[in-house]
Amino acid sequence: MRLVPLLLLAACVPMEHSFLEVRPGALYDVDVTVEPDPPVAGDLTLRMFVSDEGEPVPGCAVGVMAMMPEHGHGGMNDPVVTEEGDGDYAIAWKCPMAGHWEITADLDCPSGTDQVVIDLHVD
Ligand SMILES: [Cu+2]
Repeated sequence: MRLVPLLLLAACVPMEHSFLEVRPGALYDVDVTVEPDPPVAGDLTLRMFVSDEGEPVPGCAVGVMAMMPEHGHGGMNDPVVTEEGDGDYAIAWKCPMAGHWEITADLDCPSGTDQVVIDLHVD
């Protein structure tokens, strides 16, 4: 009885990056990676690559807000965003606790504004 559901579950859960999911915005494609990988509480860096139909989108002002929706509190300290050129943006943040974080990134770019939400599961 128990073996079959476990096997089905294992088949449905991606083995890589199950801790990180990006809910896409309307205008841009945003790829996100996190360091360390998998993430642990403490110093984290989220790297975003912003593109539009394959073309990098530089020159965006990026505002980032971290929330723990299940706990009803914010990120305790402000993430620091650095533009690294060619559509790459680094978000440095000291994550204060393990659990499910919702990271909202507001992009104010020369070709328009967009918002992406990153679900981050921190060990
Ligand atoms: Cu919390």
